[in-house]
Amino acid sequence: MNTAQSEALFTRAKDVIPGGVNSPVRAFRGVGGTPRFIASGDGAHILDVDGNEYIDYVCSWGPLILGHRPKVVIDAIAAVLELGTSFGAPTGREVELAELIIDAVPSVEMVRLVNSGTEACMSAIRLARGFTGRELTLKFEGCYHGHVDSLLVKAGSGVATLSLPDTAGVPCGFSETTIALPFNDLDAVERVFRDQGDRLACVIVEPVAGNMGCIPPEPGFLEGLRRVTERYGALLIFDEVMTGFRLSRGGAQELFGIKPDLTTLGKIIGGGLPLAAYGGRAEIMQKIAPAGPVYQAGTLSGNPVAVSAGVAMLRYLESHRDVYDTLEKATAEVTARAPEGVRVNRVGSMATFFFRPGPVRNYEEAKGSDTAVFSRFFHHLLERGVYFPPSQFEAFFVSTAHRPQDIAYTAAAIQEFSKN
Ligand code: HOZ
Repeated sequence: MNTAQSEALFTRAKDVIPGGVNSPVRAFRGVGGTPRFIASGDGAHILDVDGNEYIDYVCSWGPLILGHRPKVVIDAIAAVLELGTSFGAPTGREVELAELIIDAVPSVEMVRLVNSGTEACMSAIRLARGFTGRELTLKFEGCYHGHVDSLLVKAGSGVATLSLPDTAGVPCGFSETTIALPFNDLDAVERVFRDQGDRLACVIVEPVAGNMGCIPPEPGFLEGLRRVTERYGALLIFDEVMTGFRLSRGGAQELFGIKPDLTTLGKIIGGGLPLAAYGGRAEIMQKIAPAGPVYQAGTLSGNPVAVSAGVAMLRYLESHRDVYDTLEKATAEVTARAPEGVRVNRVGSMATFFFRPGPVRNYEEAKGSDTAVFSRFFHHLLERGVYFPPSQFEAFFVSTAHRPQDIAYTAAAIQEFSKN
């Protein structure tokens, strides 16, 4: 495979952009080799600058549930460009997007739009502290809630990919406000609440973890978090940046039937443009400025271009309720021929192949995966034109644009790896 143009761009990039990329996982450090510089995308396919074509299972890390450049979204963006790109003043579309989110996500009664999942999670925990008058946050090892100072403690995603124990630049005072426990360990959560329940403002969790690879909640785990937070007056925050509108229209909370107090959203709700949100019970959301005393703001928040893309995407999902069944079947086919000794974790259209036997229920078990074999698997697929996330500690995604022939080709390429 000729990758000369990607290599040349990467060399240039490293002189002007730290590590050559604008988000660490993209640098291929977890798998080795040269990151592909992408020229274009169409449906389920991407083309790199050397003209190599791939079936894309990164899907921009989740947002592209309809694939690249879906007509409904592109038309909406084209239409709004005739009107303006940013006003710094409210528009009717923001109200429409808020109504669509509230209609779909069971626990959300009010919502505030921001620009990224990081902003959404940072704002949600600030709100939880403001609402409860408490300071501590409980999170789970290997979960990633954006690069919020206090949430980078034992974080997943790029932090896990680069095996960074901690992040430089975070004052102790910030990380000390966070307690990190193993995912799926309800006993540990109960112990911490027994000791410090009156100091805990919130528990933040990816209801299906996606940033240490895909790890589903064990039966009873989310229910237990709901119970214990209610008992001690702490807020339960579901980080549904990845799972929102992905696992079902109402996200993981609809799938598992649990109502958190606050929810963070991103990725799909922006239709492939930078947009995120946090929302929840009205009583809590009314504490945000200017309605209440918890400050949060943003010049480009609710900008018309991203909001129009988001509205088009959510309207499409509202009127095509069969999307989730289609994705379930397609993703099950991709994972059906996993190599021997490989553990597949999958919920709906997000999944991960872990190169180890036995269950993967938390970050420790995820770290037990043979990342050298994962790297070989990744490059085996890449060489055959299948683009998976370049990290063991990320989920892959399927879109409605993946056609039966894409899925069949991918499943065969995976099976071929097993034979090598
Ligand atoms: N942390 C995100 C994936 N879980 C974003 C990765 C990227 O855009 O490079």
